[in-house]
Amino acid sequence: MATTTYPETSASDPRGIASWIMTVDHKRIGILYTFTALIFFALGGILALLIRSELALPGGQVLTAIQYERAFTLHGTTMVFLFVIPLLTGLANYFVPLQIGARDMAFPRLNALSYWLYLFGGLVLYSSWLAPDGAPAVGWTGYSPLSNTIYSPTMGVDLWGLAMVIVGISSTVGSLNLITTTLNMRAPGMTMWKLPLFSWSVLVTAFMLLLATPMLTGALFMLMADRHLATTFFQTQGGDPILWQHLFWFFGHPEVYIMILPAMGIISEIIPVFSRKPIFGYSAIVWSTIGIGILGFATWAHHMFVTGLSPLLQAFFVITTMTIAIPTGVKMFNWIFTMVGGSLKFDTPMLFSIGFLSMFLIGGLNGVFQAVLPVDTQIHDTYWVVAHLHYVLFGGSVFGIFAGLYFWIPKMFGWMMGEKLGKLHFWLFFAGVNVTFFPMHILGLLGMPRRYYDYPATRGWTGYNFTATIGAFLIAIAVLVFTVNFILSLRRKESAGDDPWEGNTLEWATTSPPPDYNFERIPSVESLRPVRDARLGLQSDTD
Ligand code: HAS
Ligand code: CU
Repeated sequence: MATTTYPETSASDPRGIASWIMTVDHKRIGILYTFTALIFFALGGILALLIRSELALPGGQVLTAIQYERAFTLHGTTMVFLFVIPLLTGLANYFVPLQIGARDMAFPRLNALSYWLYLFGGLVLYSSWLAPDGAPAVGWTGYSPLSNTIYSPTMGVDLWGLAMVIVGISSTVGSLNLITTTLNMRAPGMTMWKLPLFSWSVLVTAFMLLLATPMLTGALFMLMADRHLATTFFQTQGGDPILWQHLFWFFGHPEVYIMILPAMGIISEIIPVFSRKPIFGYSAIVWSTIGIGILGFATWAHHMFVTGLSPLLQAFFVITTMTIAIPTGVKMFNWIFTMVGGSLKFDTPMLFSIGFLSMFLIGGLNGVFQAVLPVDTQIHDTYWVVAHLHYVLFGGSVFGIFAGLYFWIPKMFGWMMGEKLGKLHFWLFFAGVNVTFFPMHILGLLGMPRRYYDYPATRGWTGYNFTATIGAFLIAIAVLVFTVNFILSLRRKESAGDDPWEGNTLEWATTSPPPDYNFERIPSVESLRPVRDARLGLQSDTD
């Protein structure tokens, strides 16, 4: 393949902040995404601490009922749309082109557009606090008729909907870009069956986003028409509030797998590196990713078992929901077999990956439990569901995200994160998540409903709630430890070298951080582990 030489920089290039605002480099856009998402994580986290402080004890603590509703609406929306997905998008932006041996994304300007739309959407959402009648109080699901003007005359819901549409455009544009890049710009020799698993997971996720997002956008336009044009799509009179739930969950359920698949991709990269073994069952992991991507579109009504679905439909959705445990289980066993017999190294990225396995297992199994129809009719809208969603989303997606950050920050910045504070972060996280969310299972079984700002002292819920609140503060301390670790590591600048972990995939073949053009010569790929091959002299990387 011909080598093109790229000038590093020229005198007319923008510098400083301007260079970040005007950048179209996928790596810088990746960093912008990552840091913006971390800021939204902090905001969502502060809201979570307010929620937990309110619930620590019976009686009013820090929030009024309406403030509490606003807090959990913004908390959920922020964590899903402004933290987890954008952070994973940031890592995808940075690492997919590197992993496939490309010099940038297919459409660099479009890439910048998706970042700026995301930031703008986030600002629109938070501007709702300034609306004359306050932020939305409808939950991240915006159920109708609660979101109609009768119950929510506030402008908050309009800004919430607008923000969702803007963020949706951002992820549609971003998905198209990632798909085109992965399909067309792979290094010579990299067939789809040599594509790294993180890039595979991003590809499937991008297709899911492309198919699911229009459903939410369409539903939001209908909601806005109901609110401002006197239509009655979701009105109790003349329309059907359940229609909103179908449209929302047709988007919303794929959305939850959109949040987990890239995290699964991250740990599929980390586990083999820190087990010093090839991944067990590469093609099984790829097929299960595709399987989850397809099945994920056929399970949405498990969120709606109590809405009066016909028994036939109920049975259908019970079966599809349970079936999705199979491809997920395939992955679980593949990760475990990758570790079995390996010489395991327990550096921070690996700890977070093992944390993922154990937490996600609990979350997944209690998901199957609530997929059992008679069980769900009992525990729907209780704290059981809150426990489930946090075990999979925090124990799964967020652990995956931090595994990825500890793994890849050395590549992004050229220096190592501190190991001691990294391990402290991990253990505080691990303890915090379990102390916060495990008691919620019991609260759910004891009948405590979700989304209530207060509860009576007589129900025996206080101890569990108080424990959960302590756990939330442990998580907050862990996030502070991460922040301190990042700042100290940035000052210390312990050089990472090109390939600190003895990695497998092409991002480790270039310098840390990589030059503007990523690779001086585009490497050719002959196996699943090109960088390891080159390190062991199994193959010379030629152009
Ligand atoms: Fe879920 C609600 C069922 C995975 C996220 N889920 C939510 C909500 C969120 C969420 C955010 O059926 C709440 C939304 C809201 O605000 O209302 N979920 C499942 C099932 C799986 C699952 C079956 N969820 C996820 C992932 C998420 C996520 C991943 C995000 C990252 N979820 C539900 C249901 C509800 C629900 C109901 C609605 C509840 C209600 O009433 O509102 C599966 O994908 C999990 C598969 C993983 C495993 C673990 C590994 C597999 C192994 C194989 C062997 C296991 C077998 C099962 C054969 C199962 C090891 C044996 C079963 C036993 C119980 C022992
Ligand atoms: Cu679901």
